[in-house]
Amino acid sequence: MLIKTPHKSQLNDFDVTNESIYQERRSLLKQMGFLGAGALMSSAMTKNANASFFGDDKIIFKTRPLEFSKDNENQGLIKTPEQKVISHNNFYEFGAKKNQPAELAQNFQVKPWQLRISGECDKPITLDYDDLTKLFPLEERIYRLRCVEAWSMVIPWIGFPLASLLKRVVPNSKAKYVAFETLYDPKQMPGQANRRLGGGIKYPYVEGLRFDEAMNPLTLMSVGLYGKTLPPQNGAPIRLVVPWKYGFKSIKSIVGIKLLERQPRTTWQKLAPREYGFYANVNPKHDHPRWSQASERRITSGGLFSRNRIDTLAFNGYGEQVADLYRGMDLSKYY
Ligand SMILES: Nc1nc2c(c(=O)[nH]1)N[C@H]1C(S)=C(S)[C@@H](COP(=O)(O)O)O[C@H]1N2
Ligand SMILES: [Mo]
Repeated sequence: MLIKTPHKSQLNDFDVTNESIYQERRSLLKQMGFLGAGALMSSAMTKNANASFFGDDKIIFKTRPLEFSKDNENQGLIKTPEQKVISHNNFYEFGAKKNQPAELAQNFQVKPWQLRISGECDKPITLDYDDLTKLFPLEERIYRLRCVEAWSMVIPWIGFPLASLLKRVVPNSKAKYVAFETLYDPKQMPGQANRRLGGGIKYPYVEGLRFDEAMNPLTLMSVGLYGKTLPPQNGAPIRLVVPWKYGFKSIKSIVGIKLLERQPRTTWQKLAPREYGFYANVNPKHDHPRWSQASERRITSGGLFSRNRIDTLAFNGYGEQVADLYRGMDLSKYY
């Protein structure tokens, strides 16, 4: 995502290209015999207990298989290959470039983990690591993910509805909004320790939803993708997925969820309020001040020069399920 800091690159197709070039360079070096499995390991990876390295130049994480019921509605969507889903990421806590999270999150420790749900409710709770995958039945949901930078993917998430979790804490009548917070741990998250690496964001990363948005059945707490627990770069051990909103709403590695009476400020809104709003619903008719939102580049299995420009859909194609939430609102004002 684009912030106006001197070091920052434009984030559009450029970054996608960057990543492809990066991948290409690695395989080229390998062909030339410069890179053996050993040479490919960065120092961070050598120390790593979570990842192992295979000869085919692919990073395989020790993600654990999950038991889940299948998404029956969206099996027809063409999924973005797993290798792209786990190597082209936005997770500024581990660096603002697309390839950095997959590399710099290798040592991220998700055990022990605590997720506290509190605020305007009768029964606040704290969940431990094991609760995240055991407390609620898991389902697979194949969703489109549309980044505000105008690229998109189709990802088979595993998770449970946020509504299940919120019902559990028994919200009271003052619960009008839900605020989310990512882990703050500069020792583990180099982007939090280094302003430049972390894209100039003030951490912890925070997000928010209106209570009815949070309770919508599409809103997912995700603990996995492609049938396994989340790799660190995708927001392990638990992240939000709100498929009709720009990707930045889908906050990763969550440690706090709080029910509130007032609308909370959010990370991107604080950084550039003219560019990123609280709602951030995917809207092809409301351009970003510096680029069009009318179309997007779908990341598929296509090669470096494949053209995958497609029209962006209102509410990212989920209007039937969510448009009612915004009835009577001026969506160019509440962007
Ligand atoms: N904590 C945190 N959550 C985050 C981000 C981030 O930088 N930090 N980036 C967001 C953005 S801009 C996008 S597009 C999605 C990307 O999710 P993915 O890497 O799993 O595809 O995560 C979102 N959640
Ligand atoms: Mo994004």
